[in-house]
Amino acid sequence: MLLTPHDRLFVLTGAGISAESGLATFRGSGGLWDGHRVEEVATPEAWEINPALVWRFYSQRRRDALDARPNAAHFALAQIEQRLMQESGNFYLCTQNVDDLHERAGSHRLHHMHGSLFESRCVRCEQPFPDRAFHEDADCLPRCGICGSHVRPHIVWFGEMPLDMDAIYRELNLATVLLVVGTSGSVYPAAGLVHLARARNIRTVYVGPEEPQNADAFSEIVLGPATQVLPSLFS
Ligand code: BJW
Ligand code: ZN
Repeated sequence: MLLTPHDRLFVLTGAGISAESGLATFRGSGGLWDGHRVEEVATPEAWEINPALVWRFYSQRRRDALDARPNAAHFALAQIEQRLMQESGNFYLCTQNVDDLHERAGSHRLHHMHGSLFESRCVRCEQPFPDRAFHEDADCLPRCGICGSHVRPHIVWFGEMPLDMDAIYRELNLATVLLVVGTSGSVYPAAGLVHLARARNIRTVYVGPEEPQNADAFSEIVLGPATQVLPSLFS
């Protein structure tokens, strides 16, 4: 993919980019957690009914992410960011992932639209804070030190507003190329970004082993695992 000094790259990543680091994706084979679909544990309703189950799910996700290492695809995006930031500053990475593998690969201009695995927040005070603990004891779920209310994962669940959509739309408006990596294109508003990009006639490229659900909206699709495609995509 040739980028000129006038190009501005917007990258959107999904669970597929972390699959080769050993982290499970949400849909397809291996997409279940302890017999539950993601829709059953990643909703405000699930939290209301069974906060212990939700904390068990996210504690296991914290363990898995802590054990994982960034892969060649995460490093390739950090490298292109470094190059573009030196040349023009024309780079933005928006991830749906809540793991920290992009940061650990060296990405800086990064936004986690669905929240972060290693942050929690009080349901009342709402201020997120770093939290790497495992809350797996149903009789001892975390409480806010200030007001005593329940503490929940700082994660965007179905029916909740993704974080800082204004910044995402602003960055997409400035972009000349949208590169989407490893997402099934089934969860909105992330899946709709390609439609907004197409409406502006910007180049839209998808990378992953299979076509996403919103494949029709892409101008180019490169089929293959992210670790094989991304390292040579920008050379
Ligand atoms: C590889 C690979 C390799 C494998 N290399 N690739 C009807 C129509 C439109 C919208 C709605 C609707 N009904 C309800 C809605 C709204 C709802 C929604 O989209 N629901 C759908 C199920 C239909 N969305 C929401 O509720 C969102 N909020 C919202 O809409 O607010 C209102 C609003 C209005 C207007 C503007 C803005 C807002 C919130 C969505 C929250 C999503 N939360 C989750 C869980 C929390 C995070 C977590 O716990 O990790 O986020 S759900 C889950 O799905 C997670 C992911 O970030 C997200 C996307 O999944 P992703 O990344 O695409 O993973 P998979 O597993 O689906 O796909 C993996 C892909 O990787 C596959 O394609 C593989 O091929 C590929 N792959 N190996 C590259 N080696
Ligand atoms: Zn509080």
